[in-house]
Amino acid sequence: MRTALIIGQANAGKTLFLLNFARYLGLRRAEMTVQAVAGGSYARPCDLEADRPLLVGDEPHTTRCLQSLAVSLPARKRARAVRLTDSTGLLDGIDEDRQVRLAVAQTLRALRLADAVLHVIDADRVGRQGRSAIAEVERQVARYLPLRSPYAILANKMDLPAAARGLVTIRGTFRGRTVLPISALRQQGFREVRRFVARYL
Ligand SMILES: Nc1nc2c(ncn2[C@@H]2O[C@H](COP(=O)(O)OP(=O)(O)O)[C@@H](O)[C@H]2O)c(=O)[nH]1
Ligand SMILES: [Mg+2]
Repeated sequence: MRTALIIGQANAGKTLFLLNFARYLGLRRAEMTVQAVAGGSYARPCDLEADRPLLVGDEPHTTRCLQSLAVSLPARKRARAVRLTDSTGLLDGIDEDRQVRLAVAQTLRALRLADAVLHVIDADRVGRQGRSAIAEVERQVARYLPLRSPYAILANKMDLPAAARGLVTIRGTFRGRTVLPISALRQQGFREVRRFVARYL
């Protein structure tokens, strides 16, 4: 199955985006495939609405491994099943927590295997804190992927007041890249994301 990998810093809104985008594509209940950092994977049933408090949180590193949902992408002839994979937050430097370190290494491995990459950035935080809110590792990921590769930045939390300013900073930092403003919370901008994903998966 072709895979879109969701990356970004902790708290950018990756997991909320996964859940709400899957809902937007018509999914309600699903099997969430969890790939343990140590290897091996298992599936567990997931209710996209009821399980949200469990999966989305203000605590960084709520997501400590890769977790995927299979969704059906509407296409011209017939719908295609694709995988959306959520990952551990990318961060600068080496985290003291070994589990997080291993999970970040797992994310970087997955980056090479993904058919499309969705890079979620908290535009509101960038608006409030400026360019320094974008981590060096995020710039490096963008530099590492060729300009024409299936890579889009999702400027998230556009429902919050400082996000408009953040969006300008994000566009200036990642020149030449596709930047799609979204609100994972309000499911805004999802049509453009779907179009982007459908082009590559
Ligand atoms: N206002 C607003 N909050 C959001 C949005 N997306 C995520 N959040 C909040 O940001 C926090 C982190 O979200 P989460 O999905 O767990 O981030 P992750 O660490 O990247 O997976 C949670 O409190 C979410 O409710 C958004 O579009 N707008
Ligand atoms: Mg998460």
